[in-house]
Amino acid sequence: MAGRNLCLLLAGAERCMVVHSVKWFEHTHGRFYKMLHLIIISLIAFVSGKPCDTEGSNNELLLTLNKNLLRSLETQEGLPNPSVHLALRLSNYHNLAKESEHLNKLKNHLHSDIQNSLSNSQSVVGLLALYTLALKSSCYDLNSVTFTVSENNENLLTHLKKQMEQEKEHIAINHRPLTNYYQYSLGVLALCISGVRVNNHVSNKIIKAVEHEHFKHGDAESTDTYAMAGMALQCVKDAGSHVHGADELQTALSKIKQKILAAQRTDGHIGNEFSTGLAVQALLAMGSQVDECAASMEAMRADARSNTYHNPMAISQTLPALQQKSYLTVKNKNCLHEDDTLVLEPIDPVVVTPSETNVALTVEVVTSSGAAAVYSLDVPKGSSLLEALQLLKGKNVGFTFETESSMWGPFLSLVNGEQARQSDRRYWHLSSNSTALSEGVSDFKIEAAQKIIITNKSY
Ligand code: B12
Ligand SMILES: *[C@@H]1O[C@H](CO)[C@@H](O)[C@H](O)[C@H]1NC(C)=O
Repeated sequence: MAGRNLCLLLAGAERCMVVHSVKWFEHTHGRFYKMLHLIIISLIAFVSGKPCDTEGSNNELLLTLNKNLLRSLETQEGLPNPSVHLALRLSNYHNLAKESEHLNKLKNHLHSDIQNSLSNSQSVVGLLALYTLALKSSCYDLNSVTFTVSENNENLLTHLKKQMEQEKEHIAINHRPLTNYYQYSLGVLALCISGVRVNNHVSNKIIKAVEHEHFKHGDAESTDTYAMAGMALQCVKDAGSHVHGADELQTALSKIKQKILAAQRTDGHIGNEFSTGLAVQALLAMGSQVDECAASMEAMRADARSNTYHNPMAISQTLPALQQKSYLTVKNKNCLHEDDTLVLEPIDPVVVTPSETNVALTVEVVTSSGAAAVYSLDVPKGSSLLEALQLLKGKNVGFTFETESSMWGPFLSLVNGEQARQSDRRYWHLSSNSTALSEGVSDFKIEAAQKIIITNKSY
């Protein structure tokens, strides 16, 4: 594929176009037509002063994301993050010392956290699966990892299989997993990647859920879940273990691909900014060519340039896709001859001074009974929603809240004394001026006057 750069001078600003491919097409009437098929992938504005080199600047962008992800290991409080580890290990560039240090943290701190959850009979299938994928991406011997639950010592994959069986039973009775289909799919993916033959009954639950369109995120369809299910089923297909029902498996895979493609917006995003990475990973895993994902890749690069992906979780799901990899790549990872050039330059600490300008914020809380309470306050422009809620709480006007920590950051769990719990299939839904937020309380920034509605919803 011959990539060639064309530089044009437009309105005084240097702009750069990439002529991505030049192809010959055969005309349907049997005659050959010479066609210059120019796919203009990107139109990058204002590269003034720099050479017109898109490949190079894309590479630099990926390197910046990669470094930010590596840096998050140092700044992140709480438990080591297996999703971040997985993405670092899938990258083309490494800092092997920092990665092995993080592997040790996973084996100690995350291990004991999972051990505790298992002892309390909690369903942690998604976390177990990510832990498995993270260890596997470092080529760590999974058989040597064990958990002791009520004096019984069994290995990681045995525990994962048992949790999947429990989830499967729960679906059979309640028509939904204990956790959710995203985690259930992660479980199938992790078992399959580790070379475990996934029971047909287990993968069939995904196939049935696809058929009945049960993948929801709140009220909307969950692109993230379709993507994870696609990678899981593709792995099962490649393993060749799903011999009975190969047709159903193929039908589900085709439907998933169709759902993902249908979720593509005109701006290239699939679902939203934060599902596009997983969606592209799934398309690549299911055999799409990189060219077919070009618009989505460019949408993600534009997001990365505008710092949309500052949450390490968001980078961890996006970076593999931008490097044309998917979680399926873990299966054949051998960890030999790896690059070791990724270094972190010291960065100047950014001093954030609160803005002088205030914006008017209205916060409405709608409890499960439908009762509404409305509060108004001024907050410094650029505050996070979390900071705004803390200000409101401090005013002692009857508003209270609590959060629980998760890999994506603080999850709003308790508002005005009312809990919205996973066990009751309820959550506090966030919206601004009637549009659902696509970020949580600590990532969403208040830049202009608006009304935030926090509603106790069932799902
Ligand atoms: C399932 C799911 C939910 C379920 C979780 C409960 C359940 N048992 O099913 C429900 C419906 C409650 C939910 C709610 C929300 N979600 Co949600 N959710 C997911 C999904 C599909 C899978 C999460 C998961 O199970 N991960 C696997 C486990 C192992 O990881 P985990 O981190 O331990 O999982 C827990 C947390 O992720 C937490 N959680 C779920 N969503 C969110 C969102 C935020 C901001 C936080 C802090 C935590 C959180 O619940 C998970 C289960 O306990 C992800 C998709 C993705 N790409 O990650 C989106 C996702 C994480 N959610 C997202 C969003 C935006 C929300 C909401 C803010 C939506 C809204 N407008 O209200 C709310 C959270 C509001 C709040 N109270 O703080 C975004 C986050 C993007 C971002 N930059 O922050 C994602 C990436 C989807 C997307 N593409 O937009 N979500
Ligand atoms: C929200 O709606 C209010 C009132 O209609 C409007 O003044 C404000 O600009 C809107 N804010 C945002 C961020 O859209």
